[in-house]
Amino acid sequence: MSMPKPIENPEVKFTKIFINNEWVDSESGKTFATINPCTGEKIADVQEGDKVDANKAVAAAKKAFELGSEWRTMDASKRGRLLNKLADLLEEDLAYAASLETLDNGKPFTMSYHVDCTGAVKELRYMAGWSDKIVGQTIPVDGDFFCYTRHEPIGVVGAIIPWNFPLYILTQKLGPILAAGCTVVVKPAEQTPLTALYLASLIKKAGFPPGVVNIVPGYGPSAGATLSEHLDVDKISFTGSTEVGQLVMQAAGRTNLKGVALECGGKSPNIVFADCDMDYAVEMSHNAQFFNMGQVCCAGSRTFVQEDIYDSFVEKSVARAKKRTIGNPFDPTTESGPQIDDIQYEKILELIESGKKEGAKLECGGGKKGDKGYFIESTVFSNVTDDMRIAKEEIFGPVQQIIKFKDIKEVIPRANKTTYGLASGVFTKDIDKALMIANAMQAGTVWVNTFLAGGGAHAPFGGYKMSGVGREQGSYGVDEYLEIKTVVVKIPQKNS
Ligand code: TXE
Repeated sequence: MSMPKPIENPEVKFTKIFINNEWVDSESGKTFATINPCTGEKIADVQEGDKVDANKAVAAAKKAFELGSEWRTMDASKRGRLLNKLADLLEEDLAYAASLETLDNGKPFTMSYHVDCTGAVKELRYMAGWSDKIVGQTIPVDGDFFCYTRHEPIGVVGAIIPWNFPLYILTQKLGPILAAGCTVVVKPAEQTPLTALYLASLIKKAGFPPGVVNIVPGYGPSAGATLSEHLDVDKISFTGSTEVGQLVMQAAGRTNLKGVALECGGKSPNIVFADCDMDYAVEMSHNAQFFNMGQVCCAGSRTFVQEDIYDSFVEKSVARAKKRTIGNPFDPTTESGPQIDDIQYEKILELIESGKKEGAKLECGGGKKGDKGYFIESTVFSNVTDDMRIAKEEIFGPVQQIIKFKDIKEVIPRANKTTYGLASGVFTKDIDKALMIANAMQAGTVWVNTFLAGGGAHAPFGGYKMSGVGREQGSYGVDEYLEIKTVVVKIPQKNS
């Protein structure tokens, strides 16, 4: 795939709060620093939105959603055209957007370009198509009545975004929110606000009316919590930790029973049977864990391998992990950059220590890489058992756990024995085993002879159990932002 050259020092053009299509400073006058994870040094100071600023943004979004407003009276097809225009503007300067993402997040430019930014453009285009295809039903109720449903936009949405795919997850939320006709206040992650603010500039340029999209950079407990508690926010769409997901849901219950869509953590099983194509399964399982430095909610973070091939699978996986290139994310040959920040870095190193202490065998890696930034060695543990912390907790780092199993009957309950349920995978050449696993997994996605595939706009994505509530993507994702209204009209006489 061809790729333009990255811009190693992309200019940071937007650092203010975006409300009503205007750039404003925080009311408090406070700013916060966004940090380059390769060096630990400051990239830029960003205006720190808190409660007051989030309230202002919600008021703007509420006004833009009023009956008779430009947005409410706009043709649905025009909403689609605006989303397409936004996609075009993003695509025009994709190398800049991808460079900015790499600078702020640390992920390899190859990935920012091909996955995050290209994915964001595709997402906006896919959802643009839904704008004028949202239809209700006419229903033959008893009596002389004409009954129909309207699928109406739910209203003002609060979107809380994490740092692992800052622009991509933002567009995964904006696409269906805007296609459905809602207005929105976005709170980007404090670690990675820059691409969201760049997108805000394109939203204005595309011609969205003021107040339809508002972006408030800031911290979770202040700006984020204001959205989940706000009486004028009708729905919250959150992606992040399960702990904060619980707080968001509690806030919604305590205040106005706003709808919640949560996409939280995972500890996804990846089940490799002895009859698989072994070299392929090793490579896919490696990627399932190490992609995006392990900072993926649906990472294959419990690699269950059948006992017959266990030793050679471990050997090949270790060889692959040792070959993984870690370093400057702007270098096109780099496979992994740094972790996002010092908190995640320390959390991962602490979990690696726990694995060693609890008796797992450290096959490779296990420590910091270099003395600058938040780089961690590619780490593989074998002899991992189900009760170890590294087999239960979401590490969100470049640490693979390889666990032994005997047969299909035994592995199914073990794979499901987790509070999470985001994804799962199976590698086998036997269709019966594959389908048995696909039916048995308590997980929102099952991958068969692949992992992390199809994660685009088309197919629904979300979690069972404590991995989340609701589904994003596809038509299911649009439904999350619709209210269904039944209208019953008395008529003189009905005829079939
Ligand atoms: O998440 P937080 P953190 C998991 C992963 C990671 C752990 C902690 O295991 O190690 O979570 O990461 C906002 N009210 N995932 O601390 O805090 C916050 O500002 C409202 C999985 O970064 O959940 C940010 O915008 N919002 C995940 C967003 O929530 C609040 C991706 C996510 O941050 C808030 C990221 C509050 N009280 C982490 N507190 C995935 N599912 O992909 C924080 N926030």
